[in-house]
Amino acid sequence: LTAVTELRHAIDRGELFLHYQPKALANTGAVCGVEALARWQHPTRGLVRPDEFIPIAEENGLIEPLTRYVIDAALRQCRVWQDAGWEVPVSVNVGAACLHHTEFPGDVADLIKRHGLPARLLTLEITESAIISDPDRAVEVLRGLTELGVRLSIDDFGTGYSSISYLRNMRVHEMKLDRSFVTHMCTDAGDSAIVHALVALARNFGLQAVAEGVEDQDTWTALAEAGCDVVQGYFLSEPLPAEEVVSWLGDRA
Ligand code: G
Ligand code: G
Ligand code: NA
Ligand code: MN
Repeated sequence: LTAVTELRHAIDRGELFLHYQPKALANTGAVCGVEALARWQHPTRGLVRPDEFIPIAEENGLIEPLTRYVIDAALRQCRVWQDAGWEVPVSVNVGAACLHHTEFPGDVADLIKRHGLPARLLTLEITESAIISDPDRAVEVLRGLTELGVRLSIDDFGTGYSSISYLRNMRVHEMKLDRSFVTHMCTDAGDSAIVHALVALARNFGLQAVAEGVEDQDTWTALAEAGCDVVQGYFLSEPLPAEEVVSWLGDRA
């Protein structure tokens, strides 16, 4: 079987599952959500990382069914946590091609309705390159998503080719500072300058600033001092299996 066929089968047979990485408010340490990260339990190859299979999905027309699958699984889990007394907002990474399909907001609306959750508990993380490759179409799809009440986040902000002008006319809620700037900001003056500039940019647009790749206390402290709202990274927690999230939350409460 080719990798593409195997991945299609994996989506159909439910061989993909999610890990969840917690995020916390920078000032108080209160947990404010989790990011869902896809994993593939391959029948013979074992655990396959998303760096391997997301590009295959993107290049072969599988990213939309994969994204629907991930949103469905994340909302089902969110509902389980809610029923157990924990309100845990979930973020899902959305493949670029989804922003070029006008049916996508309707698909998301169906999934939210099916799980009986408020739309505000779902954040969709999108990349700048997905917007820039077809801005007109992306604006239309993002407007549809905004009207549902889901939150929108720009992932990996500041990497690759970007054009911040879209921030003027798109209603996004959150900016994720890429970990390539964050992780070494305490020892690299250039990284620190970029992080401070991006936090200021987020502030000026009224966006929540989320830093990923926070690996130590000094970085967390520096981010809080810079005015960054939310931190995520190995220092708080690595991505966890769903069943470990509640005990992790309980230990911190
Ligand atoms: O979990 P990990 O750090 O290995 O993720 C590697 C990359 O795969 C990250 O860039 C992450 O955004 C991406 N990724 C993980 N899960 C998903 C997913 O469900 N959909 C998409 N489109 N990308 C994902
Ligand atoms: O592109 P995206 O932001 O979705 O990437 C998420 C990926 O980053 C996941 O694969 C996750 O395992 C990884 N990750 C999460 N926290 C850290 C961290 O503190 N340091 C590093 N190096 N990677 C991290
Ligand atoms: Na992400
Ligand atoms: Mn990222």
